[in-house]
Amino acid sequence: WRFSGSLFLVCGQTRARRPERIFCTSLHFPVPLCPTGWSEYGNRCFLFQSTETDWATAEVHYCRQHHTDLASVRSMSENEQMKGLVQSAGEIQAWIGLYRNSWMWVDGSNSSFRHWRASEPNGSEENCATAVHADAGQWEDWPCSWKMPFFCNAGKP
Ligand SMILES: [Ca+2]
Repeated sequence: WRFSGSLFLVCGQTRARRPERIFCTSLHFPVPLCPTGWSEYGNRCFLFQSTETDWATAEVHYCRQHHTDLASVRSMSENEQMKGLVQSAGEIQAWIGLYRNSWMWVDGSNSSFRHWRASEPNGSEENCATAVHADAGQWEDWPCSWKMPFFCNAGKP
């Protein structure tokens, strides 16, 4: 599910003219980038899970079971797309793949995009990031043991 489509060449031969001509036409069948049920934005796949789960369980027992990680968020447009998914599910916020070890992305992304709410991150015992999509989609650090919906991602490393 990393390729974006398949191309078939259909060739024929015309006998109507001399010299005979071979003609080909291409048929392009787009194949979805993302698995069924995932959302695609800019060559990346996101899965929103409304099951309320603590951060580590979401990463280890859910996202990695699907060969992915909790989602990195690399731009405001991605954050906005994710906000739409959370709001349409009637949820308030969701774990993202950012955790405090100097705030790194669990999927290994080196993206420096951040969207912290003013005064966040602010908790010495709050080591996991959640995006609060009920309003502006800004991020807060929360205790990792709190349970809430989450995003996995896949696609571009
Ligand atoms: Ca906080």
